Amino acid sequence: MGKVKEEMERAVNATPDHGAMIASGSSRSPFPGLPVMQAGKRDKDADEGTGTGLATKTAPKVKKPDLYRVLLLNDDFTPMEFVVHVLERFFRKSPEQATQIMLHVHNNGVGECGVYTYEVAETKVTQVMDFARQNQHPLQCVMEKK
Ligand code: TYC
Repeated sequence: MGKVKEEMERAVNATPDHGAMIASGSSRSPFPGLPVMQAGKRDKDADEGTGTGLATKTAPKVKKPDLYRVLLLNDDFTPMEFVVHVLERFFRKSPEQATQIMLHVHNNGVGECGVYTYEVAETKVTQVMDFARQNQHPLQCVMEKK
């Protein structure tokens, strides 16, 4: 046997069986970073020689994040102009949109400023509450799960 071929065989035999490693989900996968097939599980995306690979493709597991409404509450003391400014500054509303939302809150007691993921909504609430307090207004801002 040639020297090179001999070297290659020794290298292959020194490594545990790759098939077994994949099936057992070993952390010593020969392909680090690539998905590992778990033992006993069918690969639903595999063609498996049926020629129907496309028909059996599963949707990628991308789950939508939970969303939260940020609300302003009415009170008798916060000036209307201050609420409009809050809506423009923290919720990126136009002067017209901000005025409409402010009036909705004034007339109905509560109104939606925007819808965000948890951390963004929480940040908006904190920013508005801090800003209202700094300006000595009793304006209340809250979040609720959609
Ligand atoms: N009701 C307030 C007033 O008459 C205005 C106001 C609107 C206050 C919306 C809070 O979230 C609010 N000055």
